[in-house]
Amino acid sequence: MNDTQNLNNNSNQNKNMNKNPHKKKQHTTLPKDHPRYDSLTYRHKIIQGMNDLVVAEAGLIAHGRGECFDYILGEKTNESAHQALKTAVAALLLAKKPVISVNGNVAALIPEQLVQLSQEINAPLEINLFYRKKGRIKAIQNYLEDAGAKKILGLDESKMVQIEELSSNRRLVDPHGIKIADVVLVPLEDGDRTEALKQLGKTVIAIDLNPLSRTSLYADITIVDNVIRTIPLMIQYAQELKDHSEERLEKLVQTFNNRRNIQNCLDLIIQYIKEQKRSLQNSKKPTMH
Ligand code: PTJ
Repeated sequence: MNDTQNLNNNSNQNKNMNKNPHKKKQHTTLPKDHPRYDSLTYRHKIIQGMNDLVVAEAGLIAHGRGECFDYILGEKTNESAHQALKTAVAALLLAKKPVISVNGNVAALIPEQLVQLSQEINAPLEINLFYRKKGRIKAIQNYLEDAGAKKILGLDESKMVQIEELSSNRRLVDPHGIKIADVVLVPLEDGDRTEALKQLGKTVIAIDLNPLSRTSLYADITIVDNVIRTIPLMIQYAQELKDHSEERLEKLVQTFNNRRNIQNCLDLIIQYIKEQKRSLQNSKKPTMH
């Protein structure tokens, strides 16, 4: 039996067993000494998330695209990303009504860290989906509550209001969340909402491994990094910056240049690829992933 079959079987066994099936799952078929153990573990979280209705089918494709960009970024948080991260946290701490938007992928990958970040920066979590399949909001709610979330926005579809500037399902937002937010954190997503939120005068912070996506280019602050690393780092930066004066935080935000930061990130990709090529030319073993 291969890993995926095994995972599917686990999932079927877990179905209807309890409210929060992901607690029960185990990646028993993944050998811990596998060189790609971490990567495979997150893959399986995404697959499990799809089996639990948390992740949209397209979420698997999005994850694969992310993996590809992560590969050419060396699978580490680079200096440009740290700069953007620090600025993003400063903007969130300065915000009057910050909100963290949650989609299926982030809920499946890092639910506990999302809840912790939400507490650190005092920003509610709002479920906002592109693919509104029946039962998905509830499934994501279960994951987040299981991770410790006490209050989640975006649950009651009958109370949602529309963002006129947007035609996708993401136009339905919580009147107490994204609708009135001044700063919105949008971890990995499709591009049109960032554009719409900008038109509404909101500050948008995006986390996207693709530095050239529309989300990345439209956002005010783009963190080109994997959400798996980004959210824990945001928690650390929040703890560090919390006691800084407003002036210091504002200075961080005002001196940040998103376009320049994205360009730096592209330079880092080019540099990384060149290094890999050089080590091949020198017949040294390239950095293996
Ligand atoms: O849960 P839903 O219904 O709201 O749908 C969520 C997805 C992700 C399916 C939806 O927003 C979508 O289709 O997104 P896209 O257009 O595929 O864009 C996803 C972007 O996220 C791509 O640019 C990927 O490179 C990037 N990405 C994927 N995984 C990660 C990532 N960025 C950061 N960290 C990741 N782990």
